[in-house]
Amino acid sequence: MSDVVAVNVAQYYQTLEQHNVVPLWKLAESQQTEPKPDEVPHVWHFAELLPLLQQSVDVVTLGEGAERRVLTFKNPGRRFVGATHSLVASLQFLMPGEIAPAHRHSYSALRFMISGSGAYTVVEGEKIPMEVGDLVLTPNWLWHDHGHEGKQEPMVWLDGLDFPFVASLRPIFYQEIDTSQPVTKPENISLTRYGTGTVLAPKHRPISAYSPLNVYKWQPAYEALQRLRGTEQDEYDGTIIEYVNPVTGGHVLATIAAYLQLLAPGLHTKAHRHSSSSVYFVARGSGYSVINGQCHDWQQNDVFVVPTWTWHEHVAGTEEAVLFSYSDLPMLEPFGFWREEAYTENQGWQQTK
Ligand code: GTQ
Ligand code: FE2
Repeated sequence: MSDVVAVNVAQYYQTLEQHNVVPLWKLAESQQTEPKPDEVPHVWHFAELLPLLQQSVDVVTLGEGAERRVLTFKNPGRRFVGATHSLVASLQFLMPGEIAPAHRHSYSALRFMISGSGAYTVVEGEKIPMEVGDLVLTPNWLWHDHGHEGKQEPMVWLDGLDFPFVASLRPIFYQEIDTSQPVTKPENISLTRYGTGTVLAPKHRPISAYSPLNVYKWQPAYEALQRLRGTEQDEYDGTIIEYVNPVTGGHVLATIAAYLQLLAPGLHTKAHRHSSSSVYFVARGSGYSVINGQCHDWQQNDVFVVPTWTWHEHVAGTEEAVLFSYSDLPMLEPFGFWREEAYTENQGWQQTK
């Protein structure tokens, strides 16, 4: 063994590079013991974004340079679009008389109506009128187009998509046509069939990865919160309900879960963190959330994000607050990746406000 030549370390690392291998012991990732997301807590204020949506009418014409009039959120901690690493959030704006032509894609979307009236979405031949507070689903690979038959107000809504997740796995597929798709089914047929939840015709029991119900109306969801508020109080979320697939009881989409929660006036929830990330929309009221020890104020129609594994607690103002939210929990659950941790100390952060 006397002819062993000492390795030149610098040269060794250089040689590894030439062979397209990396020493695991040099990788920061191999030292990581818990998630450290690049994404940061952030609030997008509706009052600041609405004028920009309005101005976009002078900048692009639907059908000429834009298929959708959408401003999509980029988390300040990210290099690419996405409110979190897995979820997109956008504001969409549709003027009376406008058509956003039909397309379909392998990523899924949900929409939560913010303001206006007279707009509809057609999902796979089913026309769905959209009212403020409604949740509308466009699961993956279903044709969808939007239109506005109203006279005055533009329609504004929040779009939630699993685009960054799907893109990370690579199967991005997309098809489009120039026009609306033909309406081939009775209006709101999925609501007619599945909207009652507990009583379904026996032949209408499709088992699929996404809900067969394409619209969840505001009124029954809000009434459910009012019914439950006296008895159902989650220490982290106040009174919270999940929009579910009425056949399986599962999440609304294969990749995204959606919730509506009510925070009683002045309620201050306990803090926790979990391995799913969430986008919140303030449907009613105002308040603030303490996220990673910092106070983030929100008003009605604002959107804020809680990145993966980030401490958060919510505080309602003097009126009740209603938060719509969606989460990437279904992306984690099947693999056993979902974890939750309670904040055990009494937090000093409550004094930050
Ligand atoms: O309305 O079809 O915010 O395809 C992003 C992609 C909305 C839509 C978005 C989309 C849509
Ligand atoms: Fe779309």
